[in-house]
Amino acid sequence: PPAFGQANLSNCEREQIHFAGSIQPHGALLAVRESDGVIVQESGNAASFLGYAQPLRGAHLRKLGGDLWSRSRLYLDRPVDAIPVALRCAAGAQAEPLNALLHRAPRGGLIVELEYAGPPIDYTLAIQRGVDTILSSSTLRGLCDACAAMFRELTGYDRVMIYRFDDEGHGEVFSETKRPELEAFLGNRYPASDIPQIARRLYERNRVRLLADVDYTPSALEPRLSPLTGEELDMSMCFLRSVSPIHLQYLKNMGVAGTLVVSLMVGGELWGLISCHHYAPRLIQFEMRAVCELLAEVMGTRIAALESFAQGQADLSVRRLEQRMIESVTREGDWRGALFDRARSLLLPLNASGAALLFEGKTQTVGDVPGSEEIRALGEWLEKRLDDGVFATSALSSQEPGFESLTGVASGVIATRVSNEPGELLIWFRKERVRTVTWGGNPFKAPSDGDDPNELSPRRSFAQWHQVVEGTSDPWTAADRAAARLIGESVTDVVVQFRSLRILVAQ
Ligand code: BLA
Repeated sequence: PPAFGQANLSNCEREQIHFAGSIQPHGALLAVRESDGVIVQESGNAASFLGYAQPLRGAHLRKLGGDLWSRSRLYLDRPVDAIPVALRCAAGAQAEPLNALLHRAPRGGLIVELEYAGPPIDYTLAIQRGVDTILSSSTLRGLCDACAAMFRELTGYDRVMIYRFDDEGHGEVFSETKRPELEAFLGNRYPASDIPQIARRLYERNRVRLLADVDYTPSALEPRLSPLTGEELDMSMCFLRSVSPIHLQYLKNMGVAGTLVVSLMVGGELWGLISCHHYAPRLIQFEMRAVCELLAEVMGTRIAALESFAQGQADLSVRRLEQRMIESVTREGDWRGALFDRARSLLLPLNASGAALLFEGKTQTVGDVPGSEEIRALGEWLEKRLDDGVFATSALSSQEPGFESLTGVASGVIATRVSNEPGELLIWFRKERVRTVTWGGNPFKAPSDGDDPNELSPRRSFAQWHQVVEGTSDPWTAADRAAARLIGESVTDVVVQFRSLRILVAQ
């Protein structure tokens, strides 16, 4: 795989971003041998950062004065879960107040990252308000909009986006607050390839990333290889880690000068990012980064609760549907009314834009659906694919080119049987997910397919996302399949009873 900084657009998916070999110079990094407290590796700027003329390698951490050593030493040889830890201390020629962030490198060595500390600020009220905001939001939309506003107010960035991933890793700007004169990105979607897998895995572990100034000059580790291991230092957990040049170029092309990005974890997975952009360099200190991390954690917990509530509501609406079918049979001698009397009752549990019932040779529909001939043809095609009880595809035309003409209204199709008779099916449809946006003022370079990082931009990404997902709908989830199966089974139960009743009545 390509080393840090050596990737191009064709292999950037595998760039070794954790072996960055350098830091952003708004702080300094020291690697300390745990057995004796001696500094063995340092960022090139470390000496000057602390007000010394000579490199620090070979010196004992104690030599840096202040209380850095006396406070850090408590963490040497501690069990792994005792660190990472943050200390407020003083060190250097001027005994500057510092935040020291300590963690153990994956292959050993105490990593000490230093930043100048500002005046202590009490964030208790900010946290209190943030938690209140999060817990009082009762929908995902309300929560994310409120959080975008809250993070912007807290951090002062020009733009804050809640960037949400779908099951395939593509991203959508789900919420946004920004300075009014900036172009909106809200609703835009970007391909999974904009954030490589290696980066995503890293962001699950290291939850807050600050890029203080996109035009920074990296400060290289000296020596480059760790004297403790003879290998590259694994900088996965370093808050000063240099950022991939490809991503830097992307941001430069957007005119962004500084970013703060916080991972949104839901159920142990990277659900999305809180992505803050500034159009001038911007430095956010440890305490505020920690507040952001905490609030993102609370937000993730809230998202999990809202998602499971929504799932419960969907289950409930399937149960209600079943109940209404049974009532309908008693009242009208038919169960179909219950499925079609309200458009939402059939569409909502599957988040579908249309549905069709093929039953006793007739077709009944709700919402946006293909023509009746096409539905019949689709029914025959699906009939052969229902062995498992449910068939779903989010790219119908790629499965069967003959259905290309259905793409707009039925890029996605999920189907289930509603009786024991062949050809008696319920089919739900989802529309193609691409939609057009008008790019105001064209602030970015026009989309192109070139291999040049100078061409990277959200606009190009958005165009690329279009290419990737052309002819597809939003994917059907396991929950969608379960709902379709449940509805199919409910209807089958009712149909079987209904038919045996009809036979009884006829006799
Ligand atoms: C990282 N790319 C990222 C990140 C975002 C994006 C949000 C995470 C940055 C972080 O957490 O600090 C993408 N940013 C966007 C998008 C918008 C935005 C879509 O503001 C839209 C508004 N990037 C590419 C391509 C490659 C690439 C084609 O576009 C190569 C395959 C690479 N992106 C890339 C890398 C990183 C990244 C390597 C990791 C940067 C790092 O942490 O060092």
